[in-house]
Amino acid sequence: MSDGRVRPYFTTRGLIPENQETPIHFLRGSIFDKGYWFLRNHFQYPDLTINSGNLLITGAVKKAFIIKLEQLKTLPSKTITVPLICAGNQRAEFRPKVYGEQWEEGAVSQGVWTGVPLKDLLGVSGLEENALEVVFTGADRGTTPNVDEAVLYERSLPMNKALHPDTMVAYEYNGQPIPFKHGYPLRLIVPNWYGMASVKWLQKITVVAQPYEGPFQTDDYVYYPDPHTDEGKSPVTTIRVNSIIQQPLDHSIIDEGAHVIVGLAWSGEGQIEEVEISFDKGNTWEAVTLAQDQTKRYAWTEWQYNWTTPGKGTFTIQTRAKDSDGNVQPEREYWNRKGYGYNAIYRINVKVE
Ligand SMILES: Nc1nc2c(c(=O)[nH]1)N[C@H]1C(S)=C(S)[C@@H](COP(=O)(O)O)O[C@H]1N2
Ligand SMILES: [Mo]
Repeated sequence: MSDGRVRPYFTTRGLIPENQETPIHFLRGSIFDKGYWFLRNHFQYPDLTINSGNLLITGAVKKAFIIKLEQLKTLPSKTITVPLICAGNQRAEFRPKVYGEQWEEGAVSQGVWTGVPLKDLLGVSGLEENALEVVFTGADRGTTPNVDEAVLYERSLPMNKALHPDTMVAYEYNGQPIPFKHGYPLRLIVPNWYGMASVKWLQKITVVAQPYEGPFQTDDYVYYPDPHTDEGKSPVTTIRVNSIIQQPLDHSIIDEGAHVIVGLAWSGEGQIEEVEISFDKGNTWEAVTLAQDQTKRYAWTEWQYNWTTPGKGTFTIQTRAKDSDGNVQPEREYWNRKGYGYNAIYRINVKVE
C-alpha cells in the first residue's frame, strides 16, 4: 500500500528484548520482506560467533552427528510459504485483560522458507527405539520466571510433528539467508503451529525418551483457562482459525458510498473454506471473496468484500472464518490466563458520514 514515499512503521512493544509489531493493517500481498516482519524475542540477541552454523543432532539416536550450514545446503531441499503467527497475537483484545506483551494484530508475517526436512536429518542419525520427542535448542539465553539459572530458548515437538515432511531446518527466507534477527543461520520451521515452535538460531537437536519439561514448554505456551489455578491446562500447539479486517480501521470515519473491505484469514487446522461478514450484529452473514491460492497449503488467505454503505450512521462489521476441518471462530475468545490463541469473531465499528 506504500506509494514509495510514505510507508508504515512497526509498533514497538519492547526493546530489550526486541519485540516489534508489523503494521498489518497497511500491508497487502502474501509475502513480507524482512522490513515488515514482526519480531518476537524472549531474550537479547545471541552472540553470532557462538552460533556458527554447526548443527548438532544428538540424544536418543543411533548416530549423533554435526552438520555444517554449507553441507546442509547440498541436501535435497523444500521451499514453502508459511505464515508465522505468534500465539500471543491479539493478546491486547482479551477481556478481562491479561498480562504479557500487549500485541494487537501485527504479531504475524508470512514468507517463503527453504530448508531441509527434519525427517531427512533424523533419517541419517536414526532413532533409538525409545525416542519420544525432539528438543530444539536456540543460541539465545536469559532468565525467565520460576527458573534460577539462565536458560536457552528451547522447545520440543512430539515425534509425529517432528517427522512431518514439512517440518524443516530452514536456511533461507524469501530466497536470501535468514536475517540475523529472525534466526540466522538456521531456524526450525513448523508449519501449522504457532510461532513459538519455530526455534531461531537453531544449534542443537536432541531426541529424548522422556517428555521435555523446559520453561517454554510447561510454563509458557500453555493454555490456563482458570485465572488462579493450573486446572484444565493444555499445551499451545496448532494455530486457531482466525480472520482480521485490515481496512477500514476500527473506529474510522468513512464516506458514504462504495468501499472495499479487505482482510486476512488463516488456520493451522486446514484450509480456509469460507470467510463471512455481518453488518447486523451477527444476525445474517454473507460470504466474502477469497483470493486463495490452493497451491499454497499453509499460506494465509487474502479476502475482500465490496460494501456500499446503506446510509449515514455507525455500523459494526464482523467477520468469521471457517476452515476445512470444520473449525469456526467463536463468538467470544477462549479466555486463558497467559493470553494465547485469541480468535474470537473479528469486530470493528465504523462511522459513515
Ligand atoms: N531462539 C528463539 N526462537 C524463537 C523465539 C525466541 O525468543 N528465541 N521466539 C519464538 C516466538 S514466541 C515466535 S512468535 C517466533 C517469532 O519469530 P520472528 O521474531 O522471526 O518473527 O519465534 C520463535 N522462536
Ligand atoms: Mo510468539
